[in-house]
Amino acid sequence: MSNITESKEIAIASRSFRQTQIVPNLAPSAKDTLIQQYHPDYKKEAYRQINVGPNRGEKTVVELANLLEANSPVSANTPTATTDYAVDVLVIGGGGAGATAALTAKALGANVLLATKLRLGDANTVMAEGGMQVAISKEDTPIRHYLDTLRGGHMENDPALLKVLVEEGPSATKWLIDMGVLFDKEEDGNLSMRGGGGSSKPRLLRCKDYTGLEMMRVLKDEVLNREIDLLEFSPVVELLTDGECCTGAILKNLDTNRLIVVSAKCVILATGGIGRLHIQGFPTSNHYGATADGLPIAYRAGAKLTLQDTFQYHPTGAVFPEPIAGMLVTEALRSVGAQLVNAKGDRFINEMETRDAVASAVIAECAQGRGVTTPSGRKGVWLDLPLVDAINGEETLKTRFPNMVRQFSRYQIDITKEPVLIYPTLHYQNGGVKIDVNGESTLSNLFVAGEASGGIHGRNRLMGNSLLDIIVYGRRAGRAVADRVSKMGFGKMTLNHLGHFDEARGKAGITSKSVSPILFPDYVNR
Ligand code: MEZ
Repeated sequence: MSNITESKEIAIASRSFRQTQIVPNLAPSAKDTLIQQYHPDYKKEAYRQINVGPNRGEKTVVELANLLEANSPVSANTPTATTDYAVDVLVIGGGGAGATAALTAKALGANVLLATKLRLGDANTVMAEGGMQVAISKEDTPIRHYLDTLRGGHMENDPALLKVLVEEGPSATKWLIDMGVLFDKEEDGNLSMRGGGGSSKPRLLRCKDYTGLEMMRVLKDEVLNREIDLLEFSPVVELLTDGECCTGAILKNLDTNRLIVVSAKCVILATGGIGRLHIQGFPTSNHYGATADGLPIAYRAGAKLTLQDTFQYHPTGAVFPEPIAGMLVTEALRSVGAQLVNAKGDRFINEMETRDAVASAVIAECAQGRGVTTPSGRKGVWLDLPLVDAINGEETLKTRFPNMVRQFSRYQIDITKEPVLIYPTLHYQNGGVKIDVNGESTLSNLFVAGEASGGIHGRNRLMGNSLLDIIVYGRRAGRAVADRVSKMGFGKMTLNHLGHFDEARGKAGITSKSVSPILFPDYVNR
């Protein structure tokens, strides 16, 4: 391993040669071999069998298996007869998927309560930088989008879910634009598009390099303007069922620790991702609340998970300086020419391969001694950012990537002049709660939207497809529940499923005293 200053000079010195160098795409078999050797999803010792519940006998990472098998924070005898709220629809989660679902259900006449662990908008949506994929350019089609995504997901995407995603992308985009989302435009007024890894056409709409933040700005305003009832700092801790259907949820007021009982005809879980579990010790690009809260509660209530064994490690997380380790360095930079360079000054992968391949290649370089070591012992390779201006013209970084310029400038790193060190960061949960095309889980009246759901992206999500998924499936779930609640009454609210789950745990010999959801990352005992 080389030290930072020395190898940075080597990387800069190789720039003019690299600028015109073409690194071919990997042959399919070479790509598979690379992924199987180096991708964290293939690290057998990081996985174990799940011993109880709907996915019993299947595998996932130890961190998630522990959550799924853990105890509920509430006892099966907790009184549920007195409700604090009775609503048509309870939406749990204040990110893009939750806000979209709440807005849609409310617009169709449902009485909606939106509850969230932190504040409205504190979610992975606002961390999304590079863009939202949608097939709307003249030379593109939803079919192309479908095929690219299927290939990226290793053909394990649920075909019906994926079809809906790509077909409803254009109308979902119009909905966002009509509400006021300011996607970047070309000088002629047309929407500006850029490419992403694994995509055969430029299909990313963007708002500079803070696309998710801009989308959430508008969604959040809209939730407030439509006066949707909102409970902040009130995470979900358990679901309620009548034995067959979901009938509500128990929330916890973080100020008072008091439990809040909500009776709801339908519940939409939009609790987001898992990054703050720091699977396999990886840093994360996720927001502070991303502790996979929806998965164990849906699981205990009987909802099946799918693809729970696959995670996305975004190839370019910051490594140095230490305070921003794990921070997303957007893939969009690679789509406009930023190159990955090892300690010897060499490129080692086509930067626009799918994320699982690029992440594996970075891990391989470091494992094979061609990485750079930081003063605190982290490893990484260079992302040559000044090339972006060299290729696209001066000021490209400043005008199109202001967020990246600012984040690094806080540590006196000028990305217009020097490369930055990167290593894969835990970015996304590819799987989650299994849903149908309306977002309904295998537990009736429990819907799931956004990152907590699984199946759309197969084993590897393409860049920008999650910002699309939260809107398309947030809207689908919102529409489906609005229709459903107009024809039904409230169900009986019980915690009987906890008794059954405990019994099954006992039979499986599970004695763990852990509790889930954990709600916040445990940084004290790490
Ligand atoms: O979809 C994403 O994960 C995304 C757009 C990330 C990025 O690199 O900017």
